[in-house]
Amino acid sequence: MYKTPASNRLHIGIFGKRNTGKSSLINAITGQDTAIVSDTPGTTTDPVYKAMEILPIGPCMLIDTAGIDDEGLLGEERVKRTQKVLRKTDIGIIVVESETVIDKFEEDLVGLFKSKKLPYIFVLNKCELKGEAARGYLSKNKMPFIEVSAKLNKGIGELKEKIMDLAPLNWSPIPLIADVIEEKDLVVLVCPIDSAMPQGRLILPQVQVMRDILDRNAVAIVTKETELKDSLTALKSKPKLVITDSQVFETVRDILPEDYPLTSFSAVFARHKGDLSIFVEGVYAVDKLKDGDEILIAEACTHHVQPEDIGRTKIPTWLMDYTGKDLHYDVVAGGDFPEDLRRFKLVISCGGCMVNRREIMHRIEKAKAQGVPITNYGILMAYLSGILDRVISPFK
Ligand SMILES: Nc1nc2c(ncn2[C@@H]2O[C@H](COP(=O)(O)OP(=O)(O)O)[C@@H](O)[C@H]2O)c(=O)[nH]1
Ligand code: SF4
Ligand SMILES: [Mg+2]
Repeated sequence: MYKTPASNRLHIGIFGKRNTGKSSLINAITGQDTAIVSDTPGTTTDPVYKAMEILPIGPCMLIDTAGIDDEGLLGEERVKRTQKVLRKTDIGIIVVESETVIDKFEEDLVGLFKSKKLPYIFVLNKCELKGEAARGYLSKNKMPFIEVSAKLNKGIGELKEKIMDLAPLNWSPIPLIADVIEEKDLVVLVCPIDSAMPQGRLILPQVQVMRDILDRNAVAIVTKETELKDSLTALKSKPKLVITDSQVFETVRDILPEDYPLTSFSAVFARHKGDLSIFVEGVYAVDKLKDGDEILIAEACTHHVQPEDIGRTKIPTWLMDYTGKDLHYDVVAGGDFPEDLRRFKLVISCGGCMVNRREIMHRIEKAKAQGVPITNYGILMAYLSGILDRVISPFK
């Protein structure tokens, strides 16, 4: 639904001898029958790149290195081809099966990963079969490994979690807005200055969006809502996008002509720090809430709680006004996200400004796995005030 350029995908290189189950593993990870699985070894000869969205990891590129296996290629040529793939790889996976005798083939790979400082893990596939050769070697040599069965879909969730943990810390695959604007585009930012604003400066999300626009070689025009009309009059052409603080959304909407693309800072960050489609899908659960339903408010950090706290005070009030129901709330903060979410009818995550995307994606994955709708503050606020469709349309 929302496009991601290849460069923002986490590249996962999948290596291993023939028939260990590389293609089957890709199918199991993605839940699709896209890789060619074959009983005749060597169906594919060149690395195959597959772009896909994997929860909780996000947009990935899986690289099936079928052509770089133990048969057919001599050592030197093999290393050369491996190095070519490694230039694009963020994480290496070495697939072995229970009976695999681990030898120079795998040891060369480990050597290459180490020399390039790439995180890697062994996947011991076909774990339902007897055979101790590979397990013995990996345990004895204290190699990081995880046991799975691609065929029975066992251990695949754990493997995804592991991949997430191995992903580079600064890995944030979704840009703020650089992918929806182009060079020289004009982007108008509406930043109200009220008593809640810090003295003498703007707030981080606003500054980050400005930086993203500048990095894209586009033009950022900053105004308060009170000068928005004047700013628009001064422009020779229609801006590519207007991004406003949600608080003044209505004022801004009334000033802007209908055909001007308009979004909010919270929608930009909901996408950057989470998954916009899932949050949007989740917010509709609000319309099904009944008296006595339980809602989880999940804050990502233990911030100082203000008297008009958004999670503890504002959201319950708005939801009460909107639904007219008597709803019950649990508030968790920091690392306290519960394992079992099944009693909640809705999870509402904070904006996640203090944590990385990985953290929020972990929550999304947990909620999805248990069939519990999840949304976030910004998307909920937009929905309750009837502006959701407009704020998400620039990202479609
Ligand atoms: N028993 C068992 N067989 C598997 C498993 N994963 C893959 N296979 C089988 O192993 C063979 C080779 O799999 P494939 O994915 O084509 O291996 P590749 O050459 O590494 O891509 C196929 O017959 C698969 O059905 C598994 O977890 N358990
Ligand atoms: S929105 Fe930011 S400050 Fe608020 S709880 Fe989440 S991470 Fe902490
Ligand atoms: Mg294959």
